Amino acid sequence: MPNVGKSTLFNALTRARVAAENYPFCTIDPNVGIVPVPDPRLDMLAAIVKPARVVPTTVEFVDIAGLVAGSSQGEGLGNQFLSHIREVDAIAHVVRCFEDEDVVHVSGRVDPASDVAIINTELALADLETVDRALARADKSAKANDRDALRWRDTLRRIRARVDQGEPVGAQPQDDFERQRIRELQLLTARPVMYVANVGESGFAGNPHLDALRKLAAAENAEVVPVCAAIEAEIAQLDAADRSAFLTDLGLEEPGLDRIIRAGYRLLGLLTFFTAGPKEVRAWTVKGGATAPQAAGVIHTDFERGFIRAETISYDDYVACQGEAGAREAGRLRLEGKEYVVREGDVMHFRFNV
Ligand SMILES: Nc1nc2c(ncn2[C@@H]2O[C@H](COP(=O)(O)OP(=O)(O)OP(=O)(O)O)[C@@H](O)[C@H]2O)c(=O)[nH]1
Ligand SMILES: [Mg+2]
Repeated sequence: MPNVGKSTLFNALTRARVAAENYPFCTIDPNVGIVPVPDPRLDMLAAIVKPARVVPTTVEFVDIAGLVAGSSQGEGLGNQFLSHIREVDAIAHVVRCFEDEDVVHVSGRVDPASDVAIINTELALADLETVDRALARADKSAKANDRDALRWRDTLRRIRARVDQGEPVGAQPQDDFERQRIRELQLLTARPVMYVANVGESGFAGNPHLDALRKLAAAENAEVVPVCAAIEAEIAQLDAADRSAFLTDLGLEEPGLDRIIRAGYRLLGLLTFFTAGPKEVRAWTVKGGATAPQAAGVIHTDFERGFIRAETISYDDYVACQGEAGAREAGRLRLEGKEYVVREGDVMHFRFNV
């Protein structure tokens, strides 16, 4: 929705200074920012290895315009803005859960369930349009009685019926054939969603808006990350030392942004592995289920092509043995081959042919 705090959060996350003003549709063009993923394990590894530099892995955030009822038909900033959602891997849906008479709500009152329903309806309507266009094409192809064409047409009909009933494409069962074809359509409701509840300073507990959002998210199996954008904006201004004092004062353990980033990681099924050497200690991101060569490919395509093996130490072993040499001595260094599926926190050294 417009004016719920998306750009305020974006600024806090990215330390950018995009306009975040108290009027709906303040944001028109999407803002893009790259954010380091906070990971205390990097500091632990760096303390052992004492590398020349430490490089975190990153997540890219896109702050888009608000949508309103009728966006899919061109209301508000219209259809074009739905297209900005097509380019992302996952949606962090910011929902207003704070009361503030001075901050305009486009519907006139704070109502998370209604806001979420409006947005989800717009996304579904946009998808129905896309599916209808695909169906028109599929109907033509199906005339030739080609097996795949017929199957695809039936899939589209089924998807259409279920989206029409309010079931997001992402929640619908799909086999590999369907998943592949559906991906090509770039449907909006196929994307994983988490909710970011923008609450007031004292709105983390006993907040009926937050409770309402949690209830509907639970029904969708979606995660809710409560943050206060106003506080996050303040925290982002502070240097590291002041920040932890400020958080302690508020009774918080960490900035909400860290929770958003980690929730995003979980939502996308991502995991982190590390490389550690005298030049750099670095965190990398892969999709859960990635094999060792695929992980190597994140660093360099040559590493994947010429992959021989990965000398692998789990993060816990690496720390317990105080580094690679210790882990090797203790028999905690594993030689993993092409089939190895990377685990969260693996410290990896790739051997490859050039
Ligand atoms: N009281 C309060 N005000 C907030 C909070 N977060 C954002 N605001 C205010 O809400 C107004 C809108 O914030 P933006 O971040 O521009 O909202 P947006 O969702 O990006 O809005 P559009 O770009 O118009 O879609 C600004 O005046 C913010 O200062 C919050 O946590 N508490
Ligand atoms: Mg904005």
